[in-house]
Amino acid sequence: MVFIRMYHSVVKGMIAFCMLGTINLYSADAEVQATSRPLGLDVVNLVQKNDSDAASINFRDNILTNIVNYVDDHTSIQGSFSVPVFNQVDPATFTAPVAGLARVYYVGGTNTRHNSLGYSRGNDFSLNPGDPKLVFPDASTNLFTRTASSSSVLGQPLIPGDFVELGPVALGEKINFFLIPDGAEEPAPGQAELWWTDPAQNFPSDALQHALAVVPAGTDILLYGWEDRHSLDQQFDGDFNDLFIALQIIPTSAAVPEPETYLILVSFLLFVACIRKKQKPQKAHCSISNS
Ligand SMILES: [Ca+2]
Repeated sequence: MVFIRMYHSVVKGMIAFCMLGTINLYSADAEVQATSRPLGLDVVNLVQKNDSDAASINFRDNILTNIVNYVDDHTSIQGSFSVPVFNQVDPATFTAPVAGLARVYYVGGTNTRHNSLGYSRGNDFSLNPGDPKLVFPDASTNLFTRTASSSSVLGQPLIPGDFVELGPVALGEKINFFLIPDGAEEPAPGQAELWWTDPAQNFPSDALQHALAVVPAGTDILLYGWEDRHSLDQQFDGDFNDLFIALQIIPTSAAVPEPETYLILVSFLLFVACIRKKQKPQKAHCSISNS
């Protein structure tokens, strides 16, 4: 009985400890948050800093380097990012390959504009004031320091690796993104361009797919490279490097392992502990042998 009580206690403790690791322990918000709200949309969540939890630190220290190398390897001398079609993922039809917690990392971009990024799920392409669909109100950076950004004083609020939680997603759930060019300047409704991952939703009409999506080698993320100009815009260059973001879905099974996993682990650890105690003379018997 002693062992059973201890066993349950240890298991509960370990589950609680391990679950703590899955709960975001980051501070309430990053030092600087863009306050622009194009189209009156609300934010999905506040931007979190790139060292806010284990997953973001891993992204910043390991995955980000792979992404940057991948982009470099697939950027032409002229500066255009391109990937063979057979390696691309169709952003218009992308659905979550696993159930889990989704987040979007800011990776970077070459553009000096202050584009906004948003997202929706399923076939919801509506953008009504107050809808919490903004991911990064101002997706711009100077790489090193955050500076405040509002529609009147545009700054550079992000650093690569900063992220926004989208929350739980179900297996097979469709995830759409949209880009609002210079959205941080809060263009008037009707003036704001909208480039959706489903080009049929673009405003004004533009058949171009403005997002190129791919899973870079050595990563577990879906990278989106964006082209922010209308295909008929005189400044259109089709380089798909105006904004890079990465979608990561942390599988629910990995985030919160089944209790049975811990039971097996704890049993093994206790077994090893008992063996070690038995190997040491003058020590008390372990509880397993007493029960
Ligand atoms: Ca471009």
